[in-house]
Amino acid sequence: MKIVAAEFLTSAVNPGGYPPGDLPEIAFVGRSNVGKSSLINRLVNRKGLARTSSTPGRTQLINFFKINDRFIMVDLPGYGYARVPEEVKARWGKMIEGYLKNRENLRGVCLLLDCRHTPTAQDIQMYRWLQYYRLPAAVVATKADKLSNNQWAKQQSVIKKTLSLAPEHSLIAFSAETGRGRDELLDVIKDWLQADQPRNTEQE
Ligand SMILES: Nc1nc2c(ncn2[C@@H]2O[C@H](COP(=O)(O)OP(=O)(O)O)[C@@H](O)[C@H]2O)c(=O)[nH]1
Ligand SMILES: [Mg+2]
Repeated sequence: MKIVAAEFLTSAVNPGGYPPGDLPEIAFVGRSNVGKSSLINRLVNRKGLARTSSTPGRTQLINFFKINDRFIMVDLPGYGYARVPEEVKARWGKMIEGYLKNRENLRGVCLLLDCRHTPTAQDIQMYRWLQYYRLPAAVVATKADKLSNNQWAKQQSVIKKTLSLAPEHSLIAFSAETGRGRDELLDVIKDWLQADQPRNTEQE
């Protein structure tokens, strides 16, 4: 898939602020500072589209970016940042869950993990949650430029084991620095968009 146009659409804290219309959406979720904004910038090859920060916990909004006038990339607020009050954490959790659970035009979710770390309890919980709601998903291991091939081979099995990764979910090594994994991830996203399966958001 070739990305020829990318523009910031809007930021939202609740469903009232989500962009109207029914373009399919692809969401990116993960711990604060895992590299979500950098990944989006690399996918569209535009450094300043999504704001990146070396200070974790900055993005407290859901950011929507329109791609090729065809679909929307959604940068969800990062979870797991320790230095915020419980009340704020609860609000973030609700924001993320509310979006993932109810957004009808959601077509796929990328769960981002730092390739160097063992997935945290929250990462595991998020992964289970995506499975529970049967959302098409992929696991993306970010900052892959920080590991040698050997180290990555080892980390790959740690991540697979810790998550009990299902065979239908790809694990993609990604680097916003080098562009590693970009084509592979864009292929996965293209498949989700082509499948265009309407979601059943009704509770069982
Ligand atoms: N070496 C390296 N650093 C990265 C990569 N992706 C992100 N970072 C750094 O990690 C920090 C957090 O990135 P950001 O995209 O803002 O994370 P977010 O909070 O998940 O949106 C920044 O200092 C980035 O420069 C990567 O692929 N390689
Ligand atoms: Mg960010």
